[in-house]
Amino acid sequence: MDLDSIYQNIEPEDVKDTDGPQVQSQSQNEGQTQKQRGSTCFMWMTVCLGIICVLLLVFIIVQHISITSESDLFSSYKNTAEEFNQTINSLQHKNTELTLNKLKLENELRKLYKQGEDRFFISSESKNWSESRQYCRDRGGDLVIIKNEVKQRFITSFFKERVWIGLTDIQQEGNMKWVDDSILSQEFWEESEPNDSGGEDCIEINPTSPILNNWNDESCSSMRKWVCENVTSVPASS
Ligand SMILES: [Ca+2]
Ligand SMILES: [Ca+2]
Repeated sequence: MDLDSIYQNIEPEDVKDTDGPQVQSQSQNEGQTQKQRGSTCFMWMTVCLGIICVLLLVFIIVQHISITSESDLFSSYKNTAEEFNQTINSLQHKNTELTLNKLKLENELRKLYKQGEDRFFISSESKNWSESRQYCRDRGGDLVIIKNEVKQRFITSFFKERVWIGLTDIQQEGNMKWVDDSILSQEFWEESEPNDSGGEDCIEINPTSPILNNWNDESCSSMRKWVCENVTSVPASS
């Protein structure tokens, strides 16, 4: 029998029965190993992807916080700048108002000084309040009435001594009235005045006190110099 005949007589099943299981088992092991490797690789890829996602999320959050903070800071700077501009505008506006008021005061004072000699009379002697008033009335005027800051400054600027003005509460205690029966519009009292101490009903200017706070109620019988306003005849003597 030659070799070809021998190989032809070998059944295929005989081959399966002898070497088949070993080859199949080895193949299965290799497959499982490959599956395990693939599974491990997939697991690490998943982990890495997860870590990247977490890092990306943290980066986005940090960026968001940073942008929000910068935005808040910018907004704060913007508000501060706007407030600063408003304050400057307000100060400029007030400065303009003060300048205009100053010019107005100076202009009114200038007018008063021009009228001064004709309109006002300042005594050189002293009398009580009623006698002083009568002196003015006898010459067509009355004791001076002061209803604004300009006039208060103007009248006060002439004196270094206390003088009577045309204000009293002699008719009703605490109800101050000018000699033309008008009520007080602007007041320039000394601190703690009027105090009606011992019955004080006639008002004087005390030029040693601040120019806008120099009124005092005094006993009407006290002797003071005085100021007449709107006199029509120049007194021969006072
Ligand atoms: Ca009084
Ligand atoms: Ca007083």
